[in-house]
Amino acid sequence: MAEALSLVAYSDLESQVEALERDGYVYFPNVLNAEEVAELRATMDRLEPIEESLDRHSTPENGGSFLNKVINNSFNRDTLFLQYLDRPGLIDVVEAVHGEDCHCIGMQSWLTGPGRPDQRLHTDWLPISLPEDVATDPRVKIPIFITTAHYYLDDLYEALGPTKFVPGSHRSGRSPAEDTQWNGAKEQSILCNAGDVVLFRSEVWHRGSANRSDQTRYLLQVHYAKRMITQKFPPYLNRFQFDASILAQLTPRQRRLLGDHRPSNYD
Ligand SMILES: O=C(O)CCC(=O)C(=O)O
Ligand SMILES: [Fe+2]
Repeated sequence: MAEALSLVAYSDLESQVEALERDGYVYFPNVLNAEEVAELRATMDRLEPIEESLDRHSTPENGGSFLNKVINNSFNRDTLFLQYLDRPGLIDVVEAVHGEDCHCIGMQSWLTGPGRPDQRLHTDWLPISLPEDVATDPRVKIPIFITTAHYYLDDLYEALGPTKFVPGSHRSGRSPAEDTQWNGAKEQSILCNAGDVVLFRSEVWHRGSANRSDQTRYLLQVHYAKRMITQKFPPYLNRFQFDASILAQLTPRQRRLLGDHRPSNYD
């Protein structure tokens, strides 16, 4: 039997930051209401992939083994996505851990259909690898370089392919090999509801799991980082362009999150 991840909603900023540092993730219930979930899903359905932006859209009809639709730079495709750059509550935690000059390094709409296979347990990025006794020494505090906000747009259940986390595993100092647990904690399923968000640091061991249902899973991923970590808005070498009509609608905070920074080191 798969275990369910403990989802505790901390209401103050200090406890939310502590959760990210201690557990590797922090949970935000009911960030979106049912209408917002429906609108986001419908917009994701409408978006057409742009091959040059490394978007993907394979389906059983076009020869893929399952539906896999990934739209990069979603903030640049529809103004609806802009509010998910700096959603109140969440953005305060992001700025607290990455600094006030932090930015968004990517945003993807992601649809995964029936037949999507299990992923292997992984870290999205391990900034610093350390011997375990060093990594677990309470005097050692690794800065949080990258986080991802998962906006879940379905009520999750085991067959739909929830994300699985090994809580606390960011303190292992390494990426998993064949491990399925760390320090006594097994991998656990995020069984949250549509409209809930989980923000997690890039070093926590996690994986997407197989979709054994007959339903497509909808997920919005928003990646954040310290300002010194590069933004990943493909295509590269001067080919990514902000849509002018979307740029015109950004608030000052959203402009900064997309890269309009005050000059600093190396500028
Ligand atoms: O699909 C998921 O739930 C997580 C996916 C993931 O961790 C990844 O693609 O790096
Ligand atoms: Fe991942």
